[in-house]
Amino acid sequence: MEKTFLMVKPDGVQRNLIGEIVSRFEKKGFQLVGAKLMQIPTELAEQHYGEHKERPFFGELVDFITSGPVFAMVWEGENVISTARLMMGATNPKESAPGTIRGDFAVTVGKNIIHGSDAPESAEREIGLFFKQEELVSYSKDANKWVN
Ligand code: FUP
Repeated sequence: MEKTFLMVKPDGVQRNLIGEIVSRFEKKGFQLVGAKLMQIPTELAEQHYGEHKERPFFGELVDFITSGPVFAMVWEGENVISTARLMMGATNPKESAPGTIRGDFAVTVGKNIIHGSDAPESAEREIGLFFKQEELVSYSKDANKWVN
């Protein structure tokens, strides 16, 4: 089953949006298979955003993502990579539609609440950067299993 890496950025954690964001993906029908609240070390931030190394905003990006805790997650489901990107909205909140996470909660491009992998290759790479294999679980949600 397809997996993606999603992360509530420091602005989303600070603004108490972890629950709201987790809830949207749960209600959509995706399954959470790994999660942790963590402070990203500078070296990991530079690796994660490696593709932006030459961009003028790289320093700011690394400073921002390491400025406070993030909530890192792995989600699983059919077409979860592209669907999560749709649910996040455009990178620049100026262009993200209402109803999307960025469209509903963000105003500026630097502080856009959430990160999500943009392709199968980046999903695999990012999951590997942030999670050990044993931190991910596999389980089924059988109907009525915990309900009497
Ligand atoms: P996304 O995949 O939507 O997170 O967007 P990108 O990978 O293109 O960009 C990563 C982060 O860089 C964005 F979340 C915000 C930041 N960024 C800027 O600060 N300025 C820009 O012009 C483009 C991106």
